[in-house]
Amino acid sequence: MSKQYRELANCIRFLSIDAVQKAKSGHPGMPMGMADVATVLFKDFLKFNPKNPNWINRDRFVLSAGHGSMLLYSLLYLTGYKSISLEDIKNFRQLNSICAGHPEYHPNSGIETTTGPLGQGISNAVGLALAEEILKKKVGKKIINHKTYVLVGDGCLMEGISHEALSLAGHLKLKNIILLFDNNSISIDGPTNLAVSDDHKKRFDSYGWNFLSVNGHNQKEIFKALKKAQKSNKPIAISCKTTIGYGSPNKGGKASSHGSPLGEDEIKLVRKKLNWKHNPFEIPKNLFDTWRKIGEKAYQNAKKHEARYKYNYSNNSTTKSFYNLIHKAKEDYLKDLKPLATRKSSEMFLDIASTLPNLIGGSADLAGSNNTKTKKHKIIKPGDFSGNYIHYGVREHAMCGIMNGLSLHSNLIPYGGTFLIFSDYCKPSMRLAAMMKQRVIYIFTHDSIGLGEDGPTHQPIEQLTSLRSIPNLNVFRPADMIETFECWQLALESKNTPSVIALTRQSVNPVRKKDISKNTSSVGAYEILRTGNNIKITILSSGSETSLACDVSHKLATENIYSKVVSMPCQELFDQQSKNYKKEILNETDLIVSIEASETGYWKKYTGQNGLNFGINNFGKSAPYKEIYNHFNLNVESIVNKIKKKL
Ligand SMILES: Cc1ncc(C[n+]2csc(CCOP(=O)(O)OP(=O)(O)O)c2C)c(N)n1
Repeated sequence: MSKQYRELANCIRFLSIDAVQKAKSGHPGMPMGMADVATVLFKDFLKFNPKNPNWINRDRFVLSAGHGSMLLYSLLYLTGYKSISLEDIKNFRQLNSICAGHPEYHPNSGIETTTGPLGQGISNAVGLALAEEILKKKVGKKIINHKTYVLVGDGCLMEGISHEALSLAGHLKLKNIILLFDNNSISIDGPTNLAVSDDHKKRFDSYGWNFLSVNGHNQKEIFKALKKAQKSNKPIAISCKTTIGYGSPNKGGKASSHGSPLGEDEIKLVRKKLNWKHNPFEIPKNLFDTWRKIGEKAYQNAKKHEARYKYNYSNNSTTKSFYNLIHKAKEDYLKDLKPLATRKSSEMFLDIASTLPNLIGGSADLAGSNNTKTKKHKIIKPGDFSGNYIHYGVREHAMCGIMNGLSLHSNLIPYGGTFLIFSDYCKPSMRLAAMMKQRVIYIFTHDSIGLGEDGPTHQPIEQLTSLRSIPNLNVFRPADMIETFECWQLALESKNTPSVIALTRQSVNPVRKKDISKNTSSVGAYEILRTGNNIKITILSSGSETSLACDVSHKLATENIYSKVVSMPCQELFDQQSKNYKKEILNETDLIVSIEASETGYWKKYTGQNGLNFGINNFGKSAPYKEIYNHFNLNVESIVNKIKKKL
């Protein structure tokens, strides 16, 4: 490294060392090791705008190795982002500091995504790069044409999601993604050869990536590789051989520098070795000015681009004509009211919605089962991003991580399908979508024992409960065609909340047979049937069991026991309603029962301990679905008998 680059990199090193030391926790090793690579990237290549971090055509920089968060905070502070001050860095890891333990996405801050769970950032980067290609096709390469850089460690590359995401990126020929591999051969337990002996080059080769190797402390090599990467005809990985904790005489190259403060004594030795004569958190004026000039230059370039090319691509998912078409489809359905699987209703919705320019569909190899792809969809193919449908392959986890990236880029609305049971393969990314307030839509079909013969491995039991327990995630389970349309609309309109739409494989009888003037699903739960004036029972239900609940209610009425049925397509939205509305729904009768072909625990918050919960608290069965319902006593006779006993 030339003296100037080395000293610029040392600014990152010492801010990171000092912040971790002050916080008494954190990860100094990675920022110390990757400071040289990051300096060359930010000084000589990255397109960014510290004064308008949301500039549409910025290069995206994703820190997949999120534990090294101080690297990112140092860079944002040094280049002049308003989002991060020196005070914030001194408050690293403290309550409400933007400099959180791991990077947490903030719009317009330079922190492009939340990382920390290793490997997620790789899939986000693939989504960001894919979004760039899709939007470039729509608005032209003068307006959008940027790179996505992702910094990954040995850990990220060990994670399963990295294999899925890298493989898909290679297949699609996403040539604008540049992966920087912090190849230091150290993770927490020690040298990586304790657990892995992959040949990285062969791995990337086989995915269809280009691969370069450099000494990650050699400015010329880093520069040359990054230069080459700008023109790569495929996605490209640059393996940067680095020393973790670079500059630390006793901890450099060792796992001991990975995840704890170096300690005062060792820090003194690092200062001596790197010839850094400044106090903690002190950046000498000449270096500080040089860093700020790097930021200023980037800003000037961005400003020129912004002035010349206006990005004017708004999301019009809520246009009147769209709503008119939706309304007309509902009216048509009400004319013949035939039983229909809700996955089929969802397809009918998508048949209309597939013309929305920002909606990007997909499925993890279950397009025909999830009914996520209509005849109007156009497939996104390797090197051809003019379509609006992604075949993610059998890669559920990456699909969800990629959807986070698609959404984070700017204004695309991704939806992706798989079976509800495989939401367990999606959850780490779903959780991050919820945390980052992203409008990502999950189409989870085959949502109960109602899928039948595929048996217990495919029948969700605890999945709805576990999804409902994720904060800021709406879990919709519509009962019929009308509710499916309503829930889809709500999901599209939920700008800051991801949505699950759980759908049936089997046909369901319609329960909403009239009154479609209002989107009643929007309050989460509403009365759908009342059999008499003096009711004794409130029956709560969702999805395919709502028509069963109505049958139960009618049967009880034949014995002069009156009840109301409450359709509850979304518990989260119901929980947000006024106290009065909730009372109206829940406080009318002493006895409240719930019916849902799923784990029952979560319903107890509505039914109380004295209520009855009809559901399944064991694994499912392989058989024709009606037999399975009977096996679990989910039928009119059995439920009516139990309710009568309770009265
Ligand atoms: C999914 C996940 N599993 C485990 C961890 C805990 N963890 C944080 S860093 C790390 C080791 C990472 O090693 P590497 O990527 O080589 O980083 P380096 O040691 O170079 O900083 C682990 C296991 C995590 N953050 N995410």
